[in-house]
Amino acid sequence: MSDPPVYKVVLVGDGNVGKTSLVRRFCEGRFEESRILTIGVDFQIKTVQLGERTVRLSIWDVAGQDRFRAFRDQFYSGLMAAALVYDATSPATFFNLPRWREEVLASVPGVPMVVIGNKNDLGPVVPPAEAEGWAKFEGRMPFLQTSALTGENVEEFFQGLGYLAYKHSESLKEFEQLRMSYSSR
Ligand code: G3D
Ligand code: MG
Repeated sequence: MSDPPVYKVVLVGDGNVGKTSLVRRFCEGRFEESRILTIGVDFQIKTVQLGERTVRLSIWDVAGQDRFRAFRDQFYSGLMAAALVYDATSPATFFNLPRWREEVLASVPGVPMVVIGNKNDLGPVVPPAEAEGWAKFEGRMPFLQTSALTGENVEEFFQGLGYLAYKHSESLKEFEQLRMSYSSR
């Protein structure tokens, strides 16, 4: 058996929405009450089971702080899926999602995304129906409400991200094969 493929995925969104906490919860199964500010970028590799298929995700957690803006672009290259994360108690972080979406798409056109309303344990201030509506309208993106604190939907989130990454990678491969077969005629 060959090693399972590795797909690069990223979490983007404003600072403090819970990106690092979601990755920690998923990769290490724990939640830390106090998080130090992510400097630049972190990544972790984690195996995900998609039915019969095993894949590995290299999960990149990009700092949302504007001062790291110039630093971010290079981290988007080779991306297979992205999560747009907002804090469900902070409308401002939700209203910034279009900016995040455009930033990622400018670097990696066509990359699939999910929308994540985190800190759901605190009771959402952003109406979930509104977030879901935007996600659907903007790009038929799946929407999930999560909590890094309780673990709610954290597995589902990363499974979903893994599935999108796998599908996207397969379609890019198929496209490349088609292109090769045409150019060799
Ligand atoms: P970031 O990586 O997006 O910048 P962090 O966000 O993961 O560093 O989290 C920012 C703060 O929100 C942290 O609190 C963290 O504990 C808290 N947090 C993250 N996810 C959740 C969640 O699902 N529920 C609740 N209640 N809190 C969450 P501090 O106090 O360290 O700033
Ligand atoms: Mg962080």
